[in-house]
Amino acid sequence: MIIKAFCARMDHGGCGQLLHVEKGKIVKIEGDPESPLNRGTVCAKGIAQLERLNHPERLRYPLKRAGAKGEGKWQRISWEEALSTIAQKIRERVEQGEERSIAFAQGTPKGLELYMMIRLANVLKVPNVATPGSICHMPRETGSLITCGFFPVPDYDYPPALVLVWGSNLFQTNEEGIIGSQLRRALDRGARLITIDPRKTLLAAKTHLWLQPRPGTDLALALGMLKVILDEELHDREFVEKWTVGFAELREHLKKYPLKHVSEITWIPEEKIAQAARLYACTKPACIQWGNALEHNINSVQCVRALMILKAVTGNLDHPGGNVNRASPPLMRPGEFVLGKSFGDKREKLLGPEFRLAAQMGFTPSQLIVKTILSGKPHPIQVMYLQGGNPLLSYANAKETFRALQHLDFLAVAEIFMTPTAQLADIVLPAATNFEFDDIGHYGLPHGFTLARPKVVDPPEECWPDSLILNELGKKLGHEKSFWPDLNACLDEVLKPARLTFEDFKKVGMLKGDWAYKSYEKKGFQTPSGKVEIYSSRFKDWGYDPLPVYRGLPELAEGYPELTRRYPLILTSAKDAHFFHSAYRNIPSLRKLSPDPVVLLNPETAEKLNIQEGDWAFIETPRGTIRQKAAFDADLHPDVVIVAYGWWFPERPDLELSGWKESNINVLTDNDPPYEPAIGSTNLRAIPCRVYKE
Ligand SMILES: Nc1nc2c(c(=O)[nH]1)N[C@H]1C(S)=C(S)[C@@H](COP(=O)(O)OP(=O)(O)OC[C@H]3O[C@@H](n4cnc5c(=O)[nH]c(N)nc54)[C@H](O)[C@@H]3O)O[C@H]1N2
Ligand SMILES: Nc1nc2c(c(=O)[nH]1)N[C@H]1C(S)=C(S)[C@@H](COP(=O)(O)OP(=O)(O)OC[C@H]3O[C@@H](n4cnc5c(=O)[nH]c(N)nc54)[C@H](O)[C@@H]3O)O[C@H]1N2
Ligand code: SF4
Ligand SMILES: [Mo]
Repeated sequence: MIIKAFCARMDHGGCGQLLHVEKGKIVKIEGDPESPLNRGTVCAKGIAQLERLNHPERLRYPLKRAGAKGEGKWQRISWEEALSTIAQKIRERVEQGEERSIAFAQGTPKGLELYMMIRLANVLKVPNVATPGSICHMPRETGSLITCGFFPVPDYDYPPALVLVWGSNLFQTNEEGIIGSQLRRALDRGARLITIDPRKTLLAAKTHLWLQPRPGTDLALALGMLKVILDEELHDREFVEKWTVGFAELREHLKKYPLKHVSEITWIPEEKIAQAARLYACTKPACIQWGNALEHNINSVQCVRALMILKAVTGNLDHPGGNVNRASPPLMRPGEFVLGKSFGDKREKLLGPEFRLAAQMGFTPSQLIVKTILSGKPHPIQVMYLQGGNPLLSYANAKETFRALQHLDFLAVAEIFMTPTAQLADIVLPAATNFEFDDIGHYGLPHGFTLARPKVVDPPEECWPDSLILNELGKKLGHEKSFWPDLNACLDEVLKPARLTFEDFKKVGMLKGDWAYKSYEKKGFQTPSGKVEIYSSRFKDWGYDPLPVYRGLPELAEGYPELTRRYPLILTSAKDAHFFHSAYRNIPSLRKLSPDPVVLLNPETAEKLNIQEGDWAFIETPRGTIRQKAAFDADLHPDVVIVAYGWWFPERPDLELSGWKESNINVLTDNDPPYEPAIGSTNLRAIPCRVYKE
């Protein structure tokens, strides 16, 4: 039997797949040629879902800690005992009016479960929901909403005549809702390509113009490009006059960014900046594919705003082949799903209410949770429920995160494998994963479509979907009215506005919104002025810079000369093509493709350091030291190193928490202020370091 479904939880998913099912087991996975995103392609991770499903190390039963924290001694318990224990820990706090001493946390969102978690938090009046939002996707979403009222998506199908790929490695990572093969098709149809990346990625190697910035300086580069476009009058006059506010202020503001200065900051020759600006402004239509790299520093939101302004002034916003507004399908709105109204005074209870964009999206920057657990200020946090995340590997400043998790009175973790973080838990819950339960994919993402992710096989032994765990926990805590008899009743309710049940949706597979170009012509832009806000009136009111101002990275500020003497190289990173963050190092076919954590160095730099290719090297920052294996990349700037991200060693139970700090890049990163002021991003890239032979 062949069943159509969608890949998920290997990246943000979306590729249509054909699952060959025999005797209740999936035996083969292929790309689905009829699926609009991938049209038949499938990557190694997509196929490796089979190994994930049947992995011998899958967690299969609820476990209770039987030794000291992290000692690795567990006792199997029933679901009833697990849920009652967690409910009891939560209930104790809620009954004493100490809801703020509870935190929910989730790693990167995977399906409906994040919304279920926020719903449970809201009905319990728990304000703390930690997510990676402030460094993943939310700067792009909220920065766009503030500027033009929607999240612009590259329109690869039109197709564009030029694609500007900025801090994105789309061929290997696939954006949330966009697949590398969509870009590949646009390139095959003749689109020109500019890439902006310190690394010569697979894309940069195909490119017409590759800009190699000093890591972390993208906002300065964007302002430099805007200056060229305005100075040379390459902008779309009609659109600017009719549909933007703040153009004159922008022109004045850009006087602070002469090209010579921008070139010094970014290390990119003036001529190349001008060339990129001209090529982008004069090739019509053009779209920008922006990536996560832009969100990993303290300029994140303003950098996004600068790129929004580039799209708008060149007349590419919501125009065919540019970056367009993709209306969502008619499902229950996420704000409604999470029962936001049941917790009206949430904002007053939040940690860091000054991060208004995070507050609006209902999440707390994760470093604030870590610091509050440790300091007990402004209130204690003692109980945490975590699902689908591995903070010891993914949060900035891993050692502080470790201390915080150790410090909790109670930690419950829902996982599919025994990660370093799960090893610190008091209770571990075995989660089901993709193909093992009915789910709605890409729910809440502003890409204009939603995917049915049907259950195809039974989960092993006692694994439960995350949403079901939360649903049952909600009922146990006395909120029966806010939860469902079973998960399908929930899915049916979400789908009700589309007049479908999940059974119907399964047959359709994908739901699209009502996509149309230039919708602003009918109803204006959804901003206070009804126009694209180059000058943001909201930011002005909230006390943020109304025009994007480039701020030197923390390392460039006080004490910089001393720091660079000790740490002369600049570290940045990229996701591994074969893993999802810290996950799946235990999947043999993927581990074969990326066997070791690899630090990339320019060969000249390596020679000076007496490091040969294949040597193990230490990488050190003021925060700590890790080891990775050296490989050479002659295209890399001699002062830049690319450090692998997400590494621990599931095969090494002899190391503390399976080697959480041996090669973990976040031992090197920092979570102290300054943060991005509107959403709280920390600086994960552009960090001074030194490298030496082991
Ligand atoms: N230095 C540095 N730090 C970073 C980044 C970086 O580039 N550099 N990237 C950041 C970004 S963009 C993000 S999004 C975050 C990601 O941060 P996390 O989401 O914390 O990272 P993952 O390693 O993906 O952890 C997810 C965990 O969920 C488990 N899992 C998989 N499927 C399921 C499931 O269905 N249910 C449950 N319960 N568990 C499941 C996996 O086994 C894995 O251990 O990290 C951020 N941290
Ligand atoms: N294989 C795989 N796919 C994934 C993930 C994964 O872990 N593995 N994670 C998923 C998630 S949650 C996310 S957020 C996305 C992220 O996917 P992407 O948006 O592609 O992000 P990254 O891979 O973190 O970085 C993209 C590129 O930025 C470059 N870069 C590094 N520093 C800088 C800089 O300062 N400026 C510029 N311009 N470029 C820089 C890197 O060399 C890299 O090529 O991927 C998703 N897909
Ligand atoms: S690109 Fe992503 S969604 Fe597509 S098969 Fe690979 S892992 Fe799955
Ligand atoms: Mo992410």
